[in-house]
Amino acid sequence: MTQLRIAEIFGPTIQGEGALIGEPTVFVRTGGCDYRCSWCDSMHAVDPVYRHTWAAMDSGAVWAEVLRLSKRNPLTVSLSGGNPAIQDFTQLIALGHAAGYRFACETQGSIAKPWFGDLDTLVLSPKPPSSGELVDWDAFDDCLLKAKGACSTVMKIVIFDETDYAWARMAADKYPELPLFLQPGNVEVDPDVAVDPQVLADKLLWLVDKTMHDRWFAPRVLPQLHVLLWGNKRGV
Ligand code: MET
Repeated sequence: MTQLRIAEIFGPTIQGEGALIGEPTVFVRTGGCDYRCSWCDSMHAVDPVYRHTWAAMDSGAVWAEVLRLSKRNPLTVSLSGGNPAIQDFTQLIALGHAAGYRFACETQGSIAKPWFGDLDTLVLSPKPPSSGELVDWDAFDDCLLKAKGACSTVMKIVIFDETDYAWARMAADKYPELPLFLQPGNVEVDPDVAVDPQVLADKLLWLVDKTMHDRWFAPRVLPQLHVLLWGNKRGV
């Protein structure tokens, strides 16, 4: 069985953002990432400093944990990270599909994998300038190619400032065929610091106002529902 490096498996909870917002979901969060986004909210799954907290599990063990958490009631499994595209989820997806589970994957689009085509939903989330990362659009295109025809692919962009917003418009122009989801970035990522709902609302209002002012009607503009409900608490 394929070995996977797992930072955490938790749920069921609801997906808090993007195309599947509100969807009952078990999260499988992998350890390791090729990016170092300045505002990353999941450094415990990114920075090798936390490597000792990551578990080596084979696909069967991950599947057993998903079954346990969901009490064998099929739902959506979200493969997140870290960058889950570093690893091989072919077996886990096959095990889950055979039992009626659905699979989504959240990735920045920097690494393309053949198993993208086995997913039900691929969420490609290219990172805007505020992240400090530079998008490799050839790799991104390769991700689209791998997913083509099989699963539904959407694009999700986190926006922190005016520069990110302008960048998102450019990315949207580049991929007009991809359903687009925008969300304001969350600057407070410390799990011990309470989030202020008014701050979240103000950020969302800013983004709604901008898109409406520009008559930019292609994207859906969404909050991070999980941040509203639970702040930056882990495992929810
Ligand atoms: N790296 C993935 C993405 O960019 C998973 C979430 S980011 C912590 O979508």
